[in-house]
Amino acid sequence: MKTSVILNQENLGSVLSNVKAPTYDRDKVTTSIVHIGVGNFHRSHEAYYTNELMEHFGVLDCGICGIGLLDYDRKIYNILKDQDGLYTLMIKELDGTYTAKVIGSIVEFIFAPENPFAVIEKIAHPDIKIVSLTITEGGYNLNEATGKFDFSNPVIIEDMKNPMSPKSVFGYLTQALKLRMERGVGGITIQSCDNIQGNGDVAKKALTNYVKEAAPELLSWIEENVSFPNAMVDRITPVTVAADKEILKEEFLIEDQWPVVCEPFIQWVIEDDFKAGRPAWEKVGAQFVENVVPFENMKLRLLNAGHSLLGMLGALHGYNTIDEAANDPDFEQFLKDFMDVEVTPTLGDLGDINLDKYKKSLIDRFQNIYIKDLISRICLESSAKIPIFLLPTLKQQLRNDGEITRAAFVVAAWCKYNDGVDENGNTYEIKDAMSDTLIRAAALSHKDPIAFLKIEAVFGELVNNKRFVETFTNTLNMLRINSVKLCVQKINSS
Ligand code: CS2
Repeated sequence: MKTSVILNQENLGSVLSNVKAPTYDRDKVTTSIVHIGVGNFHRSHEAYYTNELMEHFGVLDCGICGIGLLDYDRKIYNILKDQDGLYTLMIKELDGTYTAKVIGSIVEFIFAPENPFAVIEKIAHPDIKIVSLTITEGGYNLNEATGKFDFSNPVIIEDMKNPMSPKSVFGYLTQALKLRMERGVGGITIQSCDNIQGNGDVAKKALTNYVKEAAPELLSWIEENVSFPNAMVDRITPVTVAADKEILKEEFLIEDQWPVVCEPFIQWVIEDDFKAGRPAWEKVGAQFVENVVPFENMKLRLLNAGHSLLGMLGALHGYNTIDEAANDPDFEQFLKDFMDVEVTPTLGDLGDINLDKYKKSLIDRFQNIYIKDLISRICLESSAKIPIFLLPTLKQQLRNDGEITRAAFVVAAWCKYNDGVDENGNTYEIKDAMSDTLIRAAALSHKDPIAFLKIEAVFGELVNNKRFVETFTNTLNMLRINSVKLCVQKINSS
């Protein structure tokens, strides 16, 4: 009987034939991409596309150097160090089987808290053409309501005081770009891979706002030498659980300390604006387009908001995973009506995109019983997500006198979610940078529903919209006395 192998470069030759492992020469890979935030999503998406380019087209000059900025990143840093940057992507097919693919495109890794200078030098290196980011929706440090960069953030205060030993992504980029300017090293692309409308524009706004205060002499250089393409990114990538590692070990005989699980679907639609060139990702399925806005709108307002809807409703009901909630016929109907009646009218002209097919495929993806996407993953950091995923639909529908009941109900469900207890009496933790504010406002909302809408950083002016406030209050009151399922049934049949 064959025994399992520990995943690393030396053992690559011994992996079973049912595992797809890199056949390209990893020693010949050179780094031209620095990626900040090597989470599961980066590993199932950009690193995957790049691996495919290396494997199928022999393009070896687009290796990735991963950067971990947070203490939390120490774990992935140590694991990738042990495994020579290799990890397994377990693509869960629709019939429940796995494809196991070892990804080899991450060839270097720097843990920033231990070596800040190495990070700055790396980004400043002439070979680096792209700095890509997955720093989460909240990571751009812009106040959602005012649009202003938050200089009161303690990490930013520290970076302003000690620019040479930065902690924030903006502190690092500023120092590295300064070096590029001083050394006459060419331009570079900063490529956001986060779920944000106009993610490139947002990255530019955040960085230039910071630079205006921290290093104003750099501003015009950035204007001329740095591009920030917008992009829509998509692949559902749940949290890895122990059972996934077990399957990998039992069925594929690989011992990987942190594999990544994902769905087969993948999409990346990018504006072709790369200051220093880019890998030919289109060869492996990425789409380069003039205008990414319709794709972003569609994905954020349907998929991500759909996720939040299922997450909030599902959490209150006591479901654990998105597929459970999506397979509940009442929630499914509610989701479909939300998509058709409230989101679709806001999407405008989508050109060639077949929207009905897209919406249908989303339901199938959410209902995939093999992707056990935890509701807790979806609900975390909702204060950064809801304003991006849901509120644009709500605002546009309000402007156009459109239907808002379901969107307002999701906001009400989010308010109730912050009580921290589901309908079976089970408690859960509110994981959110604004958790204190949310919990306090949710508690006040038992007497005064509007208290929740007064969280300005989330809702901005919405609290002054009479129709929204009324609909929210009605749906919250309904939710306080009925189960979420009963409310959903009522709305479905109204
Ligand atoms: C999710 C996303 O975090 C969330 O709330 O909606 O992570 C989602 O799974 C991805 O954007 C899919 O591409």
